[in-house]
Amino acid sequence: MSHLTRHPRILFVLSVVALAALLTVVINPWDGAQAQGSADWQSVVQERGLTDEDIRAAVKTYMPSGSYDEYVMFASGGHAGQVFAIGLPSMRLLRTIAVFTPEPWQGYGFGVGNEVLEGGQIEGRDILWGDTHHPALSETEGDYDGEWLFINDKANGRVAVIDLRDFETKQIVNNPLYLNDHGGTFVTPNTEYIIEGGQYAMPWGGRYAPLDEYEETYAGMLTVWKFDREAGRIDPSRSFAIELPPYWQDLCDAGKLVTDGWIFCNTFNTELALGGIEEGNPPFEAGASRDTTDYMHLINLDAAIEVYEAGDTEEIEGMPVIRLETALQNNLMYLTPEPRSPHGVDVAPQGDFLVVSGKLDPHVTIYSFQNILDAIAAGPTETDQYNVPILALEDTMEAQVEVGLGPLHTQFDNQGYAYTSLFLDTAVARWSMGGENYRPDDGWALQGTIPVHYNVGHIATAEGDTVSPDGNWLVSLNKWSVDRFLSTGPLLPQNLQLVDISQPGDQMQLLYDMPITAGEPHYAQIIKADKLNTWEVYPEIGWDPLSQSVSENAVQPGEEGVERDGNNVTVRMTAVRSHFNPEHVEIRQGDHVTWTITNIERARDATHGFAIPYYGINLSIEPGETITFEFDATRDGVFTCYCTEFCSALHLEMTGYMLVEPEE
Ligand code: RUQ
Ligand code: CUA
Repeated sequence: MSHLTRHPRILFVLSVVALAALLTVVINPWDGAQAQGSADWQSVVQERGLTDEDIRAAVKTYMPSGSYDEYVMFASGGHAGQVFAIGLPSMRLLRTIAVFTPEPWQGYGFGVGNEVLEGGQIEGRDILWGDTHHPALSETEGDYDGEWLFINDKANGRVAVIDLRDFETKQIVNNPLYLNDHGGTFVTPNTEYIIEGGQYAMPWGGRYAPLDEYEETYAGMLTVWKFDREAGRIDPSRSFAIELPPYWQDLCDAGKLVTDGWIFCNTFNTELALGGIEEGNPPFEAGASRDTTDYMHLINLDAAIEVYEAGDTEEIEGMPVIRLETALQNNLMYLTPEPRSPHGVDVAPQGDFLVVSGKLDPHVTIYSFQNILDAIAAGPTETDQYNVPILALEDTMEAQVEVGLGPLHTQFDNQGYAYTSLFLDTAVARWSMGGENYRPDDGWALQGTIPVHYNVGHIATAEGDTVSPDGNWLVSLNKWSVDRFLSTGPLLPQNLQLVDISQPGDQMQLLYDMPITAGEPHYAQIIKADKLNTWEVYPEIGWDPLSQSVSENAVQPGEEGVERDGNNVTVRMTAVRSHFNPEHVEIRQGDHVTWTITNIERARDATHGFAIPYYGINLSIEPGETITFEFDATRDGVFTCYCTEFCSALHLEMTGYMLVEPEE
């Protein structure tokens, strides 16, 4: 007997309630909806207390379903070792790109991409994370061309290459000279070279040398990686490095137009502070910011390439290095003072000015390249302790603009304005560029600031570091979010804020807050979406994304099967909605297995996954793609293999058994 029939009163009450509910729906089907909120948007605005500004922000950023964003922002993923592709102005996250860190959704490091990750090994040791900092889009004549993306790993001194046809990482190169970097990646205006500047000075190769040998044994570096566009790879055999004084080189930028062929890097710790707070020494933060100026490095890249090509280098850790002495003999390098604790150096769109921010100076300092050339021609009269010639600040500087506290990084727009992030003021300043190519009538002057939330690092404007910035949008990459979102415990997201910069003067409007919860996005570049030429599916069935051609292992329908040659087993499999073929794979413990799966789908988005428990295999096989993975069948048993993407109504049936017979 059921519970309810033993309690007829409860049954009666329930029936009455059900009848009442039914009548309500029949009489007025909208009653339920009205309880949730108003039907017309004006009432929604009123109920939510939205201002005119809020409504403008909403309609500027709202993307109706199925319509596309105008820009794509590639943001570094900080110590998550990834890159994020984000649509603007909606700020929708479109894609995470696995770079230095294994990532199971893409199968990266779980059967796919293992070769790429192996390229990032340091002396045979797997390094399975990175601290991505500065993404750089490939350029043609100083403008983004939408073909490639590069990014550095600050933690381990590595550089990665991403192909923007499929948004996948194709190569990681390890810098043999250095275990960290920072001033990269930056491309030369036609992407012939990718620049990787160092950060914390160290002995070559990170070999041992005591700190009291710092001044003689430790070095700074700038590496010039040759990019082979045809091959889609960095060619280490045509790459070289330049030795710099053991200062801490920070950010760099490549020249463009009139400065094409030059590289600019700033530094901190020209004091050569050694830290050692535990021994009663001034900590690095005090020692490295003792002096009122540090030095910007002005490096003649074209001349350096000539020296490298003439073979005037020394091989260190397998890399040709232009030693500091050689660099000075060939006039490759000059210094000019820059204000206290400089951080960013950014080349203006016409290449004519360099903007530097000193973290502990409330100004941006603008240098004119013409002044620099004149000062070089006049002959520098001073050198630093490493004999690098110094060009006097009063000779190289063009202007200073007081922008606020803690200036870091500068970007540009199409109206002749520059934007500088202010870490301490937690704001972004807009200032006019007084040069004749920009806003000569306004002169070099602060136009206004907008608060951001909170502790901004980099900012990015649309195509804002190219020869033709687009303006319109600025994204502030904030380190702290504090009170902007619901609490998620002590660890909070970073906050990317979208700012409308389309209006002149001091008018800037904050439009949108985007929490991001993987690593700490450092820098981003924003490209017009129509410059990207992504593939909808891989061009042909059997495609190997690493070689970007049809794989010789590709499995065509009818070629499936399992073959044995001694202890070597080859599995050849196809995947199509909603089955794998074969579905039974019978092998023996101790076998070495080489397994290829080809996704023979041609429909867009018909991706199949493939997972084998215990053996750590999890693939993402996109339409047309072929993947080959290998493993040793060390454990006997029955292993269910299944598709990890919900690809069809019969996705749960897209499965198979791998039986591993025990060794006698
Ligand atoms: S930076 S800390 Cu680009 Cu401001 Cu690395
Ligand atoms: Cu294929 Cu699920």
